[in-house]
Amino acid sequence: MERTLVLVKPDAMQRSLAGEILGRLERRGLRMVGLRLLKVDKAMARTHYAEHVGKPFFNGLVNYITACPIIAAVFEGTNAVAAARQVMGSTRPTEAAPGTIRADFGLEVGRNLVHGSDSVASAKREIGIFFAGQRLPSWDREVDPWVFE
Ligand code: DAT
Ligand code: MG
Repeated sequence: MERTLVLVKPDAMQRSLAGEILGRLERRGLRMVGLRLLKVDKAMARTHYAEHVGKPFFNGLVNYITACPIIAAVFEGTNAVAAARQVMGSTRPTEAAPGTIRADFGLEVGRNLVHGSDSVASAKREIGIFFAGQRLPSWDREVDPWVFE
């Protein structure tokens, strides 16, 4: 069972697409095990996007991700890292497959609506940034949704 970090980025929040995005990941079969609404500060943004330091779009990326409150979520499931990125589509929305979040709702690479960890190691690092010190709940005792007692 894998875990991955998902961010609903500021453009998606401002366009009221948070429910749509989380819903698509849920309906794929991924399980939500962590959920936060927060405003990312510059230091946190630079840590999260450390692999992109020095690239021409880095400052723009930091300004974008810190622009307004966002949702950080942890999703769990079989191949969760790849599955979440498949639901999101390619980094550039105009290269993403139809039916993916980025293709269905975006055009600009700098406004591509969502983040998904790119490996299990990245997921571990990123979950540590966004859910530091938090114990994520488990789904080990589920209720039967059709029994009322
Ligand atoms: P992804 O988010 O698909 O993992 P990435 O890690 O390569 O993509 O880049 C992180 C984010 O940076 C990406 O979602 C959007 C932005 N970005 C990447 N390449 C860019 C570019 N050439 N111009 C502007 N923004 C870019
Ligand atoms: Mg990435």
